[in-house]
Amino acid sequence: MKYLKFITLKKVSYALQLILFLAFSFFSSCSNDDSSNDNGIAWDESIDGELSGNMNSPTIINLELGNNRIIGSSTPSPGAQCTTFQGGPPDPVIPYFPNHESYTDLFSFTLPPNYRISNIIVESLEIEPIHTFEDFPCVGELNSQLGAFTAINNSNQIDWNSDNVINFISMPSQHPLVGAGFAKNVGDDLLSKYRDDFPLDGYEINSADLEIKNGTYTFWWKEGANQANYILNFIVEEFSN
Ligand SMILES: [Ca+2]
Ligand SMILES: [Ca+2]
Repeated sequence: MKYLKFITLKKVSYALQLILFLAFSFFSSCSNDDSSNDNGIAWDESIDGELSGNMNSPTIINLELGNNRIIGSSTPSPGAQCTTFQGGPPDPVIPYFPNHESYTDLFSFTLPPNYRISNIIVESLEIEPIHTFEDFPCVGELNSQLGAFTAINNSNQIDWNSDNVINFISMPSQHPLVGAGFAKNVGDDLLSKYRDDFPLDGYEINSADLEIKNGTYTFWWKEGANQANYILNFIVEEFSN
């Protein structure tokens, strides 16, 4: 009897192992056929590499229906200045961050005619001051800063550079921006900011009827003063015309 029980237990144990094995194989095959972002992550810099800091040559990213999280970070470069230019403000009140290659992240994506971005959600944002108010009064105290500059255009590149202060404060002209806004808080929707007024005077970029659909776009992250770790979710939905 004892022997019989042992056999039965052993059989049960084999059966359990078989079930577990089959279940595991099933789930493995589900996750293994993922070609890019079944887990909702379109780009993770710690795995996929640093996003381009070259304005002429953004990283190309494939966005899919649903969640497309971009997990990245940016690091300020040395050489920050509070400055001005000939004909500019009399006092050095302009924050100028050269060497943008280190603190910008650029990527391009292409949407088919029936896909559009519904939201661009700031899901995570960690900021650590590097070029601080104490050293560079023109950047302002962290709490009073507008946040990380972000923008988008309807092209595969953005004409801008940080070679001198004039270029730094100039907006792209050959490949103009269609939306710009600051990432400040978790939960911000950047697309909705791109449809609101831009918070600084003198920039005619945003429009309430902006649609990001049907074409190639470049997204631009620029945070020159602070170390930033971010997760942005570019949510893609299908629509019918
Ligand atoms: Ca980066
Ligand atoms: Ca970069």
